[in-house]
Amino acid sequence: MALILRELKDKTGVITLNNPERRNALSLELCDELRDGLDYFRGLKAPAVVLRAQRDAKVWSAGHDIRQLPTVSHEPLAYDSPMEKVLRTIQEYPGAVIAMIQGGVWGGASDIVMTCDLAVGDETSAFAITPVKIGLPYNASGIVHFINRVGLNIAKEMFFTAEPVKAERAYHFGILNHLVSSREIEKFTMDLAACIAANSPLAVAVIKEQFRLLAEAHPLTAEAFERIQALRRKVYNSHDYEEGIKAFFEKRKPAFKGE
Ligand code: YXS
Repeated sequence: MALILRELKDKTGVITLNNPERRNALSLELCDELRDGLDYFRGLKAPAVVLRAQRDAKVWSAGHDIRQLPTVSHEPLAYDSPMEKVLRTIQEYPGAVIAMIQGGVWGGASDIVMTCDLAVGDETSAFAITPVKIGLPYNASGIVHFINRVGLNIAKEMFFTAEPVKAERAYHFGILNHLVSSREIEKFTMDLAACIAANSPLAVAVIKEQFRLLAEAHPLTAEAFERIQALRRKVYNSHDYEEGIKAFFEKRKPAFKGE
């Protein structure tokens, strides 16, 4: 069964996450199909792509497939891991990638939404980033995505609490560009995509790339880079990371020790 459905509607590409049994968890396989979908629409020169789950989904995506997270002592979000490649493919897509959100968005899936150019949600949408629930250090590029979208204090609250930010607050903090009812979200999002598609695709693509280069421009000394790597290694080498994953599968609360 295809983990991703794709359809060209007028000039807009529509990519649908299609693994509800696994709550659209971002498995390595689903991420690869998602990137293929974006590359397919890039080949068709679609000026806009809508990224969605099945209609009225209770869970848009449960985030990284925890079963496939690397074991302790291995980099959990490596630069060339499928989820990280999806994030960069969205950023490099030469057109608007619009997330259409119904249901809960968890972990790395929230990073995908923060990386999309625009996000439209309905009243059931909610967003959580959850590395602290499993003792995972996240990564610098992902943290920058959140800072750029919601600002430092809201990003810290999201990362430290791992609690979902519900639709109204998500709209208030700018995670969502638009909050519309579940009845109108499909038409609203497609109309938004059509509005962008009617403009100069070259100008949109070049302005999008300027946004990326400017928004990602965070000067970092070599020493700061090495400190980040050392700090992250401490976490993903830790008992807590191992315990966090184990607890998820044993469906129990983790017993973190801070080491
Ligand atoms: O028990 P079975 O075999 O039926 O499988 C269950 C869940 O184990 C499975 N599933 C997942 N499998 C792998 N990775 C996941 N992220 C994941 N989430 C769920 O799907 C089957 C149905 O799940 P169930 O019964 O819990 O469904 P539900 O409708 O009651 O609850 C839906 C959720 C999403 C609220 C619940 O499944 C949940 O809390 N999932 C974990 C959400 C989460 O913490 N995601 C973060 C993943 S780690 C990540 O994205 C980053 C690396 S980070 O940690 O840095 O944010």
